[in-house]
Amino acid sequence: MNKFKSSKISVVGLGYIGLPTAAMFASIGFNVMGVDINKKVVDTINSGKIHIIEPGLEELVKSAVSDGNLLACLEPEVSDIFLISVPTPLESTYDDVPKPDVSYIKNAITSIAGVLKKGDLVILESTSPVGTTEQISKWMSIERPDLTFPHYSGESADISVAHCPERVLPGKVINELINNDRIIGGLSSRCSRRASDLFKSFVKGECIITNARTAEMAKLTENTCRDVQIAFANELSVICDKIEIDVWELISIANRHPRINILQPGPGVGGHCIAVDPWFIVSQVPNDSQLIKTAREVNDKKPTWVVNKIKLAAENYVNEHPEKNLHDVTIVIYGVTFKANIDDIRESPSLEIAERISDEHPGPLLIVEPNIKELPKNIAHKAKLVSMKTAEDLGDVEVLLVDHHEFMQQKFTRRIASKTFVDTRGIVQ
Ligand code: SAJ
Repeated sequence: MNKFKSSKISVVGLGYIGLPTAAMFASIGFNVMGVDINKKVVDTINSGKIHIIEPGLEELVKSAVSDGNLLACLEPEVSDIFLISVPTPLESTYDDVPKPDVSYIKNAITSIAGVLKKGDLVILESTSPVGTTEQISKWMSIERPDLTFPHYSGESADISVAHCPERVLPGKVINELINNDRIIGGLSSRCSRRASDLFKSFVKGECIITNARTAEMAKLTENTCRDVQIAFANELSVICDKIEIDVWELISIANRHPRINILQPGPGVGGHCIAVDPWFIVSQVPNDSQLIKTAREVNDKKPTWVVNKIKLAAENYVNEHPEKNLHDVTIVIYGVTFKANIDDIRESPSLEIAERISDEHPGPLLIVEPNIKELPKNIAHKAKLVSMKTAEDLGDVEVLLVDHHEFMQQKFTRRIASKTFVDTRGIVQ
């Protein structure tokens, strides 16, 4: 029996990471309190349901709630372990380099500080700029001068603090929570040991111990590495388009080299991690992060390139049908989520492209998106969500933005060879 099992865990922030983590600990017998400032989220979870889509999560939450091991509430209560899993978005700023907004972390820390007691373990899970774990220890010490903290008391501190970033892939969260290796970065060896013992209760991967700063940087490095690699693929796709080479054939040939593994080009990089985290590094060390910054810019510019391709395809259609003008051209967009086979449209480059086409194209816009039931408000009055069949019947220009499995099975034969089909994912051969 894990020595922590009698402990009470509070998970602050019940989003895409906090909720699966809370449900996982509850499912193996911990007494878990899920804390969220959103009453609707709290009520939904307490009724055994979930507010996000993630395979396997609803069943896990339902049984944890009905077993009495998971309860959601609005304010933290006295616990033994606190897991902070709140968002770290970018600040809305007009600067050329966006900066991380750690105010949700600060608020979460302020909310738990009042209920902390000697012996508690505080774990920061949120992706954070380097130095944040030490910063939360400092914030807590200001709120609670009666307790000692590891940033100045080291091994003997009353409170243990560690950073244990998540690395799970949306759509495979439950599996990856259990099977991925977990980074454990304590502010002291004791902090790391305690956090590692906790995660070993359900993690089958290795718990890799390091210091807090390295753990913070490791998480940022992983997502930045992927962003830079995708930027290379996106840049190649633009170059190949100019010199009339099929970039997907090119990549598949180059990848036959034993040491080459080029990623896939797309309409841009979306989601709330890969398109965000590299800025945490760039904003902290701007003069030495040239490659990372340029990669971000390459990926951010790709939607504009796609918009221009779609406009060109619409003009091609008019050239092929001289009796028509742009007002008569129906554009169909296949997919608006940020990647394949999920329902998440946050930070989606495909949605950005759809929005821009809905603003800039004078004719009808149809959208096929099997994973959502209605279009977001800002586009709903300018575009129509339709079935695959309607799109095929009515579309003059077709634009493939997301490689959902429904689209992979589609033949798209009608306009395939014409100049009115824009395939950003290379699925149409
Ligand atoms: N994309 C491409 N080409 C590719 C791969 C991805 O254009 O070859 C695009 C996708 O379409 C999408 C974006 O990149 O728009 C990001 O998708 P993703 O599948 O690469 O990653 P995420 O954002 O779903 O999850 C990432 C993962 N990080 C890494 O793979 C290094 C995940 O493990 C992290 O836990 C997650 O970020 C996070 O929460 O930080």
